[in-house]
Amino acid sequence: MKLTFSPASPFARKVRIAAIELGLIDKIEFVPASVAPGQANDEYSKITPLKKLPVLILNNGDVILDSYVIVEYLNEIGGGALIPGYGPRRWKVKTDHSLINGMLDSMLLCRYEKMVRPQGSLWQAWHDDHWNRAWSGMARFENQPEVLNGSFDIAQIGLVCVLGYADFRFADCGWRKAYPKLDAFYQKALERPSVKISAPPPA
Ligand SMILES: N[C@@H](CCC(=O)N[C@@H](CS)C(=O)NCC(=O)O)C(=O)O
Repeated sequence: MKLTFSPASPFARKVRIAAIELGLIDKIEFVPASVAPGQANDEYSKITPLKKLPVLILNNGDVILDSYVIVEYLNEIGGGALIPGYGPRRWKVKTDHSLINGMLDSMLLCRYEKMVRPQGSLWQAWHDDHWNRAWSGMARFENQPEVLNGSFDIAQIGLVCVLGYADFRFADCGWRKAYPKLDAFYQKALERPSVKISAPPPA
């Protein structure tokens, strides 16, 4: 299998952590990919018209996207427990993950608004609205001990990716001070080789 990948992508990090946890990492070839809004990439568009990474390309050529569906696939073939199979816990974990992925989307939009949008056309209110979504999402998880102290599932993996991305792209945002329980959670998660090795490169 091939995974389109960038070490800076929190979505790709999620898949990498899941693959390591499931013992599938050696079955995946990481293919460096570079995508950005406003830039044509005809070759990548053939893989996915959305032009987003990560994408998993199976050995038979089938393509799986997006990051959640890739983890779901890996969890299935790896016989894992990253996503509970049934019952109320399944829907709680999936919903937590949806919230977390939305936070990542908003953080990425903030990054694009500041870094990619042409000079002079920044929409500050839109940027701040998206930042507040991510920030309020962190507040929600700060107050959810059952998530922070639960098992290392897709929700915890996603949260790891949010916090690592906050360190990487928003180093001055002050999340550690504002959310000490999230800080403790991330410090503990970093003891896992999958989390440590996948941490984003220095900005
Ligand atoms: N919902 C997607 C989001 C993936 C995503 O936004 N990836 C970013 C890289 S971190 C991307 O490809 N951005 C390129 C673009 O938006 O043009 C997922 O979970 O995989």
